[in-house]
Amino acid sequence: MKTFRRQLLAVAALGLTLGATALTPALAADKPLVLGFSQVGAESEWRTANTNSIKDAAKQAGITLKFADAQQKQENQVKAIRSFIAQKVDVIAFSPVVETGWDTVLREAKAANIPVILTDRAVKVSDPSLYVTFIGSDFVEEGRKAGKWAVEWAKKNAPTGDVNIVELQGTVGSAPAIDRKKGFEEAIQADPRLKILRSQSGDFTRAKGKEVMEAFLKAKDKKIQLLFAHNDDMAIGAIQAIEEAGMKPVKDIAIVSIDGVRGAFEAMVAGKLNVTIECNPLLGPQLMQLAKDVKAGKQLPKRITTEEGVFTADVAAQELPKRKY
Ligand code: GZL
Repeated sequence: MKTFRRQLLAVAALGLTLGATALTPALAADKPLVLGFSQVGAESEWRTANTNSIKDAAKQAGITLKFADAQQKQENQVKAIRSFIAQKVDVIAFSPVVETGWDTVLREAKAANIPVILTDRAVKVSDPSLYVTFIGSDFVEEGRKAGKWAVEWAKKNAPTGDVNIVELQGTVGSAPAIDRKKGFEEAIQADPRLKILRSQSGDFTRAKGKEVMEAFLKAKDKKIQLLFAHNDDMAIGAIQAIEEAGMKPVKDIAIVSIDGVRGAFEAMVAGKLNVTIECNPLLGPQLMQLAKDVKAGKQLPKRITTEEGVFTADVAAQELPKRKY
């Protein structure tokens, strides 16, 4: 009888232990957070710096990063997001190549209870609950800063008559292209002499920027006095076109661009670019913290804006060694 009681007690004790283990949360080392990230592509120096920041920060944060490069195609980003859903990642983040066309796939992520973070660029969706937060620059303000610089430049260097501007736009339909144009046009209203003669997309790349600038120069309708490029890579391509046309950048055509990448500082030191408006790509550390906060169920602001400066040629040499991208 005693043996049976002892066996009964032993079984009961085992059951309690197993039960307790099953009931208490898994005490195993925390499973690393898995973040699925869909990147626009590798179209510019800015994008390379942004990708490096995200990959380095994931390593630092102990986050398992599933990274997909969409080669600037929206259908590749949609495929990547669907793949992240199928893999049941903890959080999805992406930099949307264009503003629209995301409702369906973001509804699929919501249905799978996977939170989505937007980085760098915004989306236009019918239901703002389809993403948790958007961290990125204020592109309209960047365009305003470029326009304000152009107005000041005109006062000093073209005090009378029309000031003919050509514009190299970013990727058609992308938030930075739409918003930078908007901010620039708003700012140059301060001086009606400033007129945008021609405006075309160079898709944020050096090659396309050069190609479109060559076409602007060949048009030969009015003297071009100023170029506004939505990013430094297109400005650098345009500088090549200006020089191949036998003209001098800055001296013959003033150039204002956006991003603040190393190539822009080098062009300013070489006297080939007037000014670059900073657009900070180093979003990795903030993104990783946001992913952890989202997973932990913390409340986050819907919009997080990055702080940025304006760098003119006269400070380029002293700033260049300090640049982190
Ligand atoms: C801006 C970013 C833009 C950069 C370009 O946040 O989306 O895309 O200005 C890049 O250089 O290609």
